[in-house]
Amino acid sequence: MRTFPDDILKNLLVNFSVAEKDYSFRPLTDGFINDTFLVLSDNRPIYILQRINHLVFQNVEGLMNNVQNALQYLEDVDYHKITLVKTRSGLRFFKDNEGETAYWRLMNYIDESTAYNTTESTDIAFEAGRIIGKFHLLLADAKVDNYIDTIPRFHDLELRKNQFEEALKNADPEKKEIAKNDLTFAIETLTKLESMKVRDLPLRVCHNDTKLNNILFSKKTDKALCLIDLDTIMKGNFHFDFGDAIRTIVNTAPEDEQEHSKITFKKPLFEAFVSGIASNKSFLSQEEINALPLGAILMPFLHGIRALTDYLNNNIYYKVAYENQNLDRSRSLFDFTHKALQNLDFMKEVTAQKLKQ
Ligand code: GN1
Ligand code: MG
Repeated sequence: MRTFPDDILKNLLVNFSVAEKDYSFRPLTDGFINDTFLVLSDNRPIYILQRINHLVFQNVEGLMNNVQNALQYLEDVDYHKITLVKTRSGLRFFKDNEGETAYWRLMNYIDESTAYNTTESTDIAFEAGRIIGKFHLLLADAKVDNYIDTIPRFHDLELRKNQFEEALKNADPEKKEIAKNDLTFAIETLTKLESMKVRDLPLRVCHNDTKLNNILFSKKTDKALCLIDLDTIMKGNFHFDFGDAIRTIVNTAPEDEQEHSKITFKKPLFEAFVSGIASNKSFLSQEEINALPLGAILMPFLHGIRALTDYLNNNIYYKVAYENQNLDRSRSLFDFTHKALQNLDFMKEVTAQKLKQ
């Protein structure tokens, strides 16, 4: 996380259409990619200010077009609208050309909202399923061709395999020795997943990062309000969004939990999440429903292999708090992948039964 002195952030805010006030700032440090700040006035949060990581997202203008396109659809009685604050020249992001180039955007803060990193509650799991289903229903008619790939082949197993193999070739032998078992798991699971490939799935406008803490909930009622962190809105398959949610909801430990006995596959949470999706009008094809259990294995694995690759590459992608954080994350994500694999039949039964056409 980059730090910015308050006066720099204050000067940045002047570029947006906001009232002149004595704003203060609080960094939000959970993300691995962007730099995020809460903007407060009289101690009340008003906006979210974000510096978009343009090394990761190389076409910021295209990305912001995706976001704006999608936001037009994302509003309903039970889906809270998100608004971007325009710059004084009418744009949806501010490009700072002074010194090092940086891209900033500003959004309205949603009052009385909260997010959860983990949950034990089937009500929260249900609501998460409901809101992800709603997101897809609202975007069902959106044209995927109007959306650029903000990160090309983001959830593509073949790409992640190639990047892993490349990193493996160049990695420090000592690092490989430390990660010996993890490398074996990665290689074996790659083969397994390649044999589980599914075809004929429709492309949809997906969120592509539907982990639990990217869902806002009402502090008062615990109803899900909307999805946040919209940078990866682009084409994809529904089972990506399904699997990313499952890995952070059905596992009641944080995604980087190092005590693996705490990493769970809680069946009631899985069932509640699927019921939440099913509470929407039906929108999935039979092929998409059949692919859901695969999604719940693929997504934790993809995140795990990406973290392992970054460990081998000496942490060039994710922000890390300590040297081996990427290795620890990959181990936890692989542990959940393993637990999801053990529950494959259960997942098939529940999804087929609750979502049947
Ligand atoms: C990254 O920074 P954050 O938390 O929004 C990553 C996601 C992962 C997440 C946690 C563009 O997102 O795919 O789910 O870390 N985003 C990108 O593992 O790589
Ligand atoms: Mg994200």
